[in-house]
Amino acid sequence: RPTRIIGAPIDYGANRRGVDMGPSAIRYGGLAAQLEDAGATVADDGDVSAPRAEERDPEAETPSEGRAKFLRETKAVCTALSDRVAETLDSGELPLVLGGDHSIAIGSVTGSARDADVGVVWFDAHGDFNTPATSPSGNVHGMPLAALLGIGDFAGVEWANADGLREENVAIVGLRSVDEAEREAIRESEVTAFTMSDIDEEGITAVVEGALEIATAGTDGIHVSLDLDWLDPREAPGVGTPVRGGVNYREAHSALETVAETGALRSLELVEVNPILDEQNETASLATELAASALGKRIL
Ligand code: DIR
Ligand code: MN
Ligand code: MN
Ligand code: MN
Repeated sequence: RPTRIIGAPIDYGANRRGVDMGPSAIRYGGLAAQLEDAGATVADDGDVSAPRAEERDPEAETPSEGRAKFLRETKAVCTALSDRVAETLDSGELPLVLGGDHSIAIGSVTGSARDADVGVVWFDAHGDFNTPATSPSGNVHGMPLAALLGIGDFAGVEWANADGLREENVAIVGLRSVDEAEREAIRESEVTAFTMSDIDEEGITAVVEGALEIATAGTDGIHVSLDLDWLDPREAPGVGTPVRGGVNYREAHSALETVAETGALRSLELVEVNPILDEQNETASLATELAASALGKRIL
């Protein structure tokens, strides 16, 4: 399957600087070679352009209720990214989006769901279900799932709400850090959350199969959003908001191999890689390996 790489080098949505270097770190970590090992033909579109955060007023565009830092810039980048993802799919290729912080998922998923019904598998330690009104941090990387589902006021919802996405087709996998208001919102929604406790009890394969069943039910394909903080910080130290107790190296590969087996993968993104907090670019390299597994790379 021809694959097109699209970088989204922004960290407006995160509380730590450095995730904007994610696309470079992931490319440098050997992405093209890994994908070729997976049998993919690879084209690289370069990065969507992103204004420098230092020159910006974080509160320039504010929703009527609450706080969402750099919302104006996030909206601009996500709108451009959404178009690039939709064009890539139109040309029969698989978009592989490199973040950047997780706010870019608003662009990736709206693009992927523009002309299709998609399901989403969200590998993450966090729920990313805050809104500007509930967020304790004001960081948009903690809000993309809510935005995509049309929950909350993001200075308008049109740009952020994914038309072809239903809550019933969204599965979060690996959840272990949830804010009070997020817990409530996730419970009230039709989204399915598989926590780390579920993985402890049922094993990674059963959980990921369950998530894929939800995401593929009645849809044209799935978007996989991989926040590297899904993994345990021992495996992936180079992330902005590490949380202990994540999946290990083999569980992560196994999960993405299971994704590949469905044959339903439509678009993929790797987010929250922060090379500044990393050792030897370990987290970015791991991200490239996991992308290869998702695209069908096998040991034998
Ligand atoms: C926290 C952290 N729940 C927030 N979220 C993160 O700021 O909303 N998401 N790190 O990936
Ligand atoms: Mn996230
Ligand atoms: Mn996270
Ligand atoms: Mn909707």
